[in-house]
Amino acid sequence: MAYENLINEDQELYTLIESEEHRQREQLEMIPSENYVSLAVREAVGSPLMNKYSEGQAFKRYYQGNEFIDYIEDLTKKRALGVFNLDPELWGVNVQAVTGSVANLSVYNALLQPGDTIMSMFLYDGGHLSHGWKLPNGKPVSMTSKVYHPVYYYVDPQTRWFNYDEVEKIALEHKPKIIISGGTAYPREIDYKRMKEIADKVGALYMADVAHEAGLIAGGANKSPFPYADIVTMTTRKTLRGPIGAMIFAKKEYIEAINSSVFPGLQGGPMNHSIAGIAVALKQAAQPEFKEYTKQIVENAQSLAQELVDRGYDVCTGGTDKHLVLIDLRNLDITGTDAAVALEKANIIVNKNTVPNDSAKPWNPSGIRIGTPAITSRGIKKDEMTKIANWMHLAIMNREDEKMLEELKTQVRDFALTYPVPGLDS
Ligand code: DSN
Repeated sequence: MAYENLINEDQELYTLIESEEHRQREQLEMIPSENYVSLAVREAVGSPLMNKYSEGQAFKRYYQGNEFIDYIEDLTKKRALGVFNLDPELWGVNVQAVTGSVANLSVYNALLQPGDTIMSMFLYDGGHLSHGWKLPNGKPVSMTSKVYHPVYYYVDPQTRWFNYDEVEKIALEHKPKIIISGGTAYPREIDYKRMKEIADKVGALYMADVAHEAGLIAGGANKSPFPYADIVTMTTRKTLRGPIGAMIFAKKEYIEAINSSVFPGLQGGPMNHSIAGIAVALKQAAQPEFKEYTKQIVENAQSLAQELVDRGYDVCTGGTDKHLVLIDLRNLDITGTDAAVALEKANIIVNKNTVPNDSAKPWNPSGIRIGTPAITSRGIKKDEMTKIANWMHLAIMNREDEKMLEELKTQVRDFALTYPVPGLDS
């Protein structure tokens, strides 16, 4: 993408963007929630669609001049239902929520009353702020926990896998109005059928937040929650490889309330340019190559997990079914921050993360979270995981040796530069 106009009008900003482009090329981006959009997605997102206000729903707007925007939003919704094989008689979708957190809040705002109990995965075990999070002293951290009453389920402290009998016990005890599955750091597939059975047993709605897995589900590498869930929310920028945005799928009886909750409940005019970018990403996700891509993401993550196990790392649950690997560093007496900072110095980007039973705080937690969606988009395959695991191990073990980190940085950069970055180089 050329920047001729930006270079002329705002050299300062252009220079910063150019530096970020170099960073994206030279580093291995291994945060599981990140990815690279294609040039086609970037073109749609940079289009003049951003000039238009279009409050309302497609073909039912408050402003005139939406004749093409209507078709764009409608096309996006049709593609969304198509990618997940949903019957439009049974399911509706909203594509206007700007982020996953707003999408989730829109669902609660539509279907719950303030003070209602919501049940979700404990944050430290891999849940999400937008599923309701209160500090141990009871202080609400997100809007969800300010307005609603969150209760949590935990992973099994020994295996770190879900214990569905425990989930059921907690549901029976608290009788939540909604049960939420999904989050940010649980490396295993969730038994959506069992979650729905638990929800039915206590008369709760069941919402699957598949922000992380959306692309894996679309591409068939992970199971789908749609046969069971009442509502499915997702962001579009992670494994789905679209721009920043979100989608809310709901059974037909809930979708109107959800639409009104997004607008006028929580948002004004939708980001039409972003919705168009989502449409492009959905078209790409329907292609056979995307299936291969998602299979490769999982193969890469599984291979990386094994390589790290072999080097003495405590990989939570012993491996992964998905795109992410969660490492508990307590056996090595290293903090998540120290490991993530050392890896960054070696041009490998991961994020520090809490782990199950973590006694440390999220700002300096006991683990790191590693993901393969972005490196897989660059065409990096399973065979390279040995090399990457080796670099990670060397960086973590030599985290105080600046000379060694500098050498690793060069090696990683030289390797990274042999793989094009989609949207920048291809
Ligand atoms: N920030 C996202 C993640 O990294 O998982 C969740 O919102």
